[in-house]
Amino acid sequence: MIVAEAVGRVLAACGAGTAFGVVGSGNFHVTNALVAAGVPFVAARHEGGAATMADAYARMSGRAGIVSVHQGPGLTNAMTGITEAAKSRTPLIVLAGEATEPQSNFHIDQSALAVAVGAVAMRVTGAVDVVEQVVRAYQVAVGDRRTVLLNLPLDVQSTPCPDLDPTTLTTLTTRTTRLLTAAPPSTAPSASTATGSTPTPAGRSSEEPAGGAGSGPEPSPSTGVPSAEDGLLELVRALETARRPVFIAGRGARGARRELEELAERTGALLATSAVAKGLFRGSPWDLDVSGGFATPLTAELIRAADLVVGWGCALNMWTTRHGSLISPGTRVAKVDLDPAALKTHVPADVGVVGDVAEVARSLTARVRAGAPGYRSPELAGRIEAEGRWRAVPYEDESGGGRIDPRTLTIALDGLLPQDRIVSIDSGNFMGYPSMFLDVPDENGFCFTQAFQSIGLGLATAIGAAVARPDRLPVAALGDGGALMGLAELETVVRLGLPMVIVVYDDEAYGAEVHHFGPHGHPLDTVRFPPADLAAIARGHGLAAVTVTGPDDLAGVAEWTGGERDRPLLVHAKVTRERGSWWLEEAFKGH
Ligand SMILES: Cc1ncc(C[n+]2csc(CCOP(=O)(O)OP(=O)(O)O)c2C)c(N)n1
Ligand SMILES: [Mg+2]
Repeated sequence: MIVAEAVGRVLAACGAGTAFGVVGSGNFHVTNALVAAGVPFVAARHEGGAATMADAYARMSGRAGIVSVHQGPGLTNAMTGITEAAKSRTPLIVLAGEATEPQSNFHIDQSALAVAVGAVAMRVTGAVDVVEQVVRAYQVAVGDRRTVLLNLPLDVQSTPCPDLDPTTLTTLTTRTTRLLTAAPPSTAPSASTATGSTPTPAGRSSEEPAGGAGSGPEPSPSTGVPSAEDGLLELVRALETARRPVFIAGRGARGARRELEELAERTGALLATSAVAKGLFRGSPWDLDVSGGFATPLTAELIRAADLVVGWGCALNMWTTRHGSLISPGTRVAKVDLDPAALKTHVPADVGVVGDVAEVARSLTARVRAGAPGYRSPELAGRIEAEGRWRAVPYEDESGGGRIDPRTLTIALDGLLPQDRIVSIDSGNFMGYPSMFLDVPDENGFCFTQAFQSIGLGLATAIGAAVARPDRLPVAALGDGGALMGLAELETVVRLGLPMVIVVYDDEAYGAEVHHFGPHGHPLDTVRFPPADLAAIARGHGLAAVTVTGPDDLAGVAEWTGGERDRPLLVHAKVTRERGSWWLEEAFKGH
């Protein structure tokens, strides 16, 4: 056995789920070792796609994501996806070959690259330490919820290594499977605070992640954050005295639905989420859906009228609060988060508790006096039922002239596509339509890789989500710009036999830029394009395709959903483009 094979074996024993990558000479042996040890491998067509697939897979499966790339360009190609994962605190391990000779064409400072985007850089240094080093990388990724680059220097990879003792591997499995339990903190570390360590030259000792970020729930005495107990008591009082409490659950609350609903029941709170946690309270009569730019008028009204807003694993950032405007001046703000820093960022908390969302909610339910009606009343339940979803909000259909209104398109798709779905969204002007008008069954039905706000990640996100949840219909919602940027993975969708529906909102432009700069009279030639026949491109790859220029064309989608669904479907929707979307105006304020 060589070290590269040992890396694959150990990672498999740690509990790796599925691996994603593009194989070159520098990651050939490690990838094959993963496969030999029973880890399924998905060959992507671009490393950027592989990293994003692994990120989405990790988010939707609750397991660590594994990416395997060639040294140098394999890693640089993957960097946008790695950055998104690092910013989102996705537990991800990137296995990358590493050129040891500075003269090599493939040589770059890979550790510096990782650290610059907020990932942790580590390295395997030899046969003696390989087991510990791989386990450590896994623990940092899963235990601290970090994105880890595990450099595999080429000369180290080929070093002979004694066969691994089966009992060691079994022990590893039990040591590491318990790790992926804690919810992530809501905040992503910035590149400067998230640095794993100072990079060291190849071949030297393995780097260690800096302590602090993502570590345990107890605040250090120097942070100035009140103790968990002080915060809890204050939050008990705040909840008992609130007349109109609203809970906003973020990434750190995914998985804590039951605990939050119990507390909300006891305190009469209404329930909302940030975009990444969309679907968490689906089915509750008190569910306000997403807070922020995607909020319905009713949701915005009710959050503005709250006297207490509690952010649960939710930083209450500019997106979730419409630049703070959803939090009225007299509203008290509380936050519960694993990360003490999150209590002070964005909308700062008047009351803060550092801790795991589910645990804190359970403890509050046990302490808070029951019986307050809070915000809940039969009249409000009726309003939420009647007005609480975007599809119930009246609008004037602007379809015409060979183009469909994106609202009409999305509402129709919501009715046509099976409910048991997993929706992934790319970035752009269009992105609110699927986020607002497509219903999802729960928080595992929505995959939102938007921490880096990159376009072009949507299709790969949908692939990773589909691999994680083969029981659901994968839906990818893309703009024409993002679709063409991520097109390399269309072949992957077909090859994997995914029953995916890809919806392209085609305005023949980088619409976000058109609507940003157009009103100021700037020339727009650099952001507009001639028509591209995306349906023909899809058919060329073996997908079924429907071009939608008006509501009648949706019959083609109905035909696909009612048929065998033996091929993925691309819905090429020519959408109206006269005006920018209403949430985009909010977004521009953040530039
Ligand atoms: C990788 C990357 N490049 C550029 C941008 C800037 N950008 C943001 S939205 C956008 C346009 C996206 O166009 P499209 O996918 O067609 O969606 P639309 O805005 O037209 O709805 C661009 C270029 C970005 N966010 N990410
Ligand atoms: Mg566009």
